Amino acid sequence: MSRVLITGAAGFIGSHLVHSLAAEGAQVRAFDNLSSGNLENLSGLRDRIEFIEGDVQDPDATMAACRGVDYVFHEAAIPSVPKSVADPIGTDGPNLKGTLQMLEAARTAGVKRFVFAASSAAYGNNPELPKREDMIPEPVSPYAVQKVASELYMSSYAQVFGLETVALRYFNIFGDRQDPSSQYSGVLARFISLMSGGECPTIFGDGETSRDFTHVDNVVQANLLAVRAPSKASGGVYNIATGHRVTLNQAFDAISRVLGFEGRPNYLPEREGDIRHSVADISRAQDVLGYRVSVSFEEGLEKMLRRD
Ligand code: UD2
Repeated sequence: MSRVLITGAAGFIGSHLVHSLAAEGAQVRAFDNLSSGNLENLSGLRDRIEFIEGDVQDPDATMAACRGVDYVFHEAAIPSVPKSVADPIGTDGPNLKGTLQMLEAARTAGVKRFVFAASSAAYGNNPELPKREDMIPEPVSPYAVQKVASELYMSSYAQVFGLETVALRYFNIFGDRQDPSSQYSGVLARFISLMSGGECPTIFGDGETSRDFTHVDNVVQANLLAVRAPSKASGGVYNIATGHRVTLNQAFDAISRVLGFEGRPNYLPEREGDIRHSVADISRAQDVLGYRVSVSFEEGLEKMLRRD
């Protein structure tokens, strides 16, 4: 039975990993400072997992958390482009220094492999589609810089210290337990929450902006594959997405159909710093990790809406 540490464990993606790994019989240590995570996301599991309230920037807490662990899944972050623009220094600590601290704690503890939640933000405004991992990163926002710099630290720890690392570049991830309440929340969570209550959502721009919306089950699968993949996967960066893009207008229509919603969206000017289109080439993850899209955009939406 493997012993795993998940940071950001009380958050959206982290809690999905906790649930899946616990169900697989792993010994799960969940780590979160509860700044944005919520213990309710781990409800029903508290007697089956170990929970540590701690911060990824804290040397003592991270050393203690990594002790005796085989695999680390580092999901803790402030995952917001606009927040990083509003507070570059405040977000650098959790997003970059926290990653370095986790890597240091992991190698000191002799962890076998370190899997990291990287981001499609690395591609920035490069108009070339689909996004391939061999494109030169063009991070624009402080958030993107923090995630790309974290990837570089991962590769450094792989080469210099021999710590096996895998960076998964998540594209727009959605699913239940995603917090819909803030202006920074993911667009689908926001649309679903508003439209379920009969309110019309806002679309920034003309609605033809597109994203590779990826259901969280695919992310969980990618993380499980990342620790099982052969050593040649180590040190690498992998897009985790569906390989298809969906416009905001299409997403609005799809949610309307399932909910029977009859309103229309409000259109406002584009949000500053938004990129126009994003879609991934997922062939590297398919070839090296054995990744497959297990839940399509439509299936993911239905899964999410059935719970509302
Ligand atoms: C996503 C990730 C971010 C980072 C980035 C990489 C989320 C929540 N954020 O940011 O962490 O990885 O990708 O580039 O997954 N929008 C509306 N109405 C709303 C809210 C948003 O029209 O009420 C638009 C928004 O202006 C943008 C699109 O929807 O054009 C997607 O916005 P988002 O915040 O869900 O995600 P994104 O792509 O900015």
